[in-house]
Amino acid sequence: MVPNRIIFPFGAYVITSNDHIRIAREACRGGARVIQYRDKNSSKQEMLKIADRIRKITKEYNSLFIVNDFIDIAHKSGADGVHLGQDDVPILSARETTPDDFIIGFSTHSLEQALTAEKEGADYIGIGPVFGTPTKEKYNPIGLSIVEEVIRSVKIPVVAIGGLDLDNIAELVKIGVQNVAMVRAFQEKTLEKVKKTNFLLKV
Ligand code: TZP
Ligand code: MG
Repeated sequence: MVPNRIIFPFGAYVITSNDHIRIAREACRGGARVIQYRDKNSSKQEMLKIADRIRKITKEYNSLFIVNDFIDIAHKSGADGVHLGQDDVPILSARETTPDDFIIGFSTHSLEQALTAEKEGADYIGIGPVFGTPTKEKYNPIGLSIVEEVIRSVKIPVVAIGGLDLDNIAELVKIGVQNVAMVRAFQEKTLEKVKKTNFLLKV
C-alpha cells in the first residue's frame, strides 16, 4: 500500500520516451503530478544524468518522479519510486531493497495480474494496453471492460495505459478511470495536452 503520507495523485501520468527533460519540464508546467522517466535507448551513465535533471524539475513542481525499470537509477537520483513490469524484479524483492516510503508501480495486463500485484504490495498498478499501441505492440489490447473490472476489484490506484489520447479519455472517465498514462500523446504540445487531460479527468 502507498504509505499514508504519499497520496498518489489523480490525473495525467506522463511517460517520457525521448526528449525527456523537455517533456518533464513542460508536463510539470502543465500540471502533471506524476512523471515517469522511461528510456529504452540511453546508457546507464546518461540515464543517471537525465534522471538527476528530472528529479530537480519534479521537486520544483512538487510532482512525483518515477523511474521505469531501474531501481538503482531511481535510488541514485532520489526518485520517489520505480515502475516495474511483469518481466522485471518481482514486487516482493523490490520491496526488500527499498525504503518503506518508496513507491513501487507495477504493469498489469489482466484482472488476475492486477489482483496479484495488489496482494504483493504494489502501490499502484498500470493496466493495459487498453487499446492497440505501437509503443507496446507485442501486447494485445485488453479493452475497456477489463479496465473497469480491475478498477472495481482493487483498492490501490489504477493507471490506464495504452493507445490513449485526448479523444478517448471521455470513454475512460465513464468507467471510472482517474489516472491516464500516455507516451506518444505527450511527446508534442506536452504542456497543452497535460492541461487538457487533467481537465477531461476533472482534476
Ligand atoms: N505499457 C502498456 S501500454 C504501454 C506501456 C508502456 C505503452 C503506451 O504507449 P502509448 O504511446 O501511450 O500508447
Ligand atoms: Mg519494464
